[in-house]
Amino acid sequence: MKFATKAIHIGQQPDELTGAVTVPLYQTSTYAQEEIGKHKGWEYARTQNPTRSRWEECLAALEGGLAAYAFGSGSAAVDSIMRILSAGDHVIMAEDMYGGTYRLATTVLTRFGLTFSFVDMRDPANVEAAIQPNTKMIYTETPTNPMMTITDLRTMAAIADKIGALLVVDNTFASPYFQRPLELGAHVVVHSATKYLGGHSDLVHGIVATNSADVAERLKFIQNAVGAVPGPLECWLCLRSAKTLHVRMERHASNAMQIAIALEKDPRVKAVHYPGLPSHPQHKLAASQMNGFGGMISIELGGIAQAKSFTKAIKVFTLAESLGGVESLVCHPVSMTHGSIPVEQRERLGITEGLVRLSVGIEDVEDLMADIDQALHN
Ligand code: P1T
Repeated sequence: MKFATKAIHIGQQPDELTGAVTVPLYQTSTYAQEEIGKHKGWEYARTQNPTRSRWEECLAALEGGLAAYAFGSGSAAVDSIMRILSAGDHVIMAEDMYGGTYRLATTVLTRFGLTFSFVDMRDPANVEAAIQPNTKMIYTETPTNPMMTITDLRTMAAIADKIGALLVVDNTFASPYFQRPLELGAHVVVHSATKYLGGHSDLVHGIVATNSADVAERLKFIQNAVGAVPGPLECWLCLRSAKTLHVRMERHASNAMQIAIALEKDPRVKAVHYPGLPSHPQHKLAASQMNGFGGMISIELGGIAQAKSFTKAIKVFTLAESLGGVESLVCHPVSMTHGSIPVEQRERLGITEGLVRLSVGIEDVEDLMADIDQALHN
């Protein structure tokens, strides 16, 4: 089965009880038991919920995994995969990634005895140099938030296998439609499903997929024991959104490509970071592991004054955190999503006060381009 057919049919089968074509929303906390020890396989809704199970089945199929487990947010998903490690374990993490993941690692997880090395994942040699005898996980995002750099997933998977570590990939920016890290050798995929998987800026949700039976078993235990589970409504909305993921992603990407090409020629814009542009330093690598380049673009406008006037003047794009919804958003990473990254590290990565991140929606591209043009005039 190909991607769109899977998205519409796996986990999405009609309800066994009534034939309802859409998976029912099981808004319940518990399940009646016939007598002690006799029940229908459903006991308590932190442990199992039929709407959640269907969505987990759907996403596992889309990522090409054995299993998937859903969580209350992307951050809860990241935290839960970290909990398969133990005090004393070492993680090699991308230095350029969502600020909240960096914050979780440096301010919370370190207090529980995990240690981290943050490296530039563009060069696999940096990862090899950071390996320690206790390295148990290599954790990356690709493309990264917000600099749109690419990690070579095949090479990274080979390094992880060599040292017996897990390669965990945050696939939020690409979505499984454009990139399937498990097929490239990764062991675990994480999503902030708040973004493209949800796709309509109306929910907060996270999900982890894996092709390892061992990780699946441990993650299922953590999902229940720690309990950072989502409500069934979010799972139901994600099932609804999965059915249009392929059409939305195509439009996000074609709009983003047209905008990136136009902005690259515009002298008011100092730099355009979009992996679909042949001028992106890792364009060939991106093309070798992605089927498309997504809807995220970061642009350098020169300074805080330009970033302020652009984000104030823009109208169709809404100034807001988050990304991946049908409506276009604009974000100022330094003051919004990446405030917790130390200034010195931010500057080294290029996350400057003049950097603005565009989440290109699926509106008419002519309107988006006209809006950007008038905002640059201010
Ligand atoms: O917001 P939450 O659902 O908890 O997901 C966290 C997260 C994880 N990974 C990536 C790549 C992310 O971008 C995020 C959340 N990001 C934003 C809110 C943002 O505007 O970048």
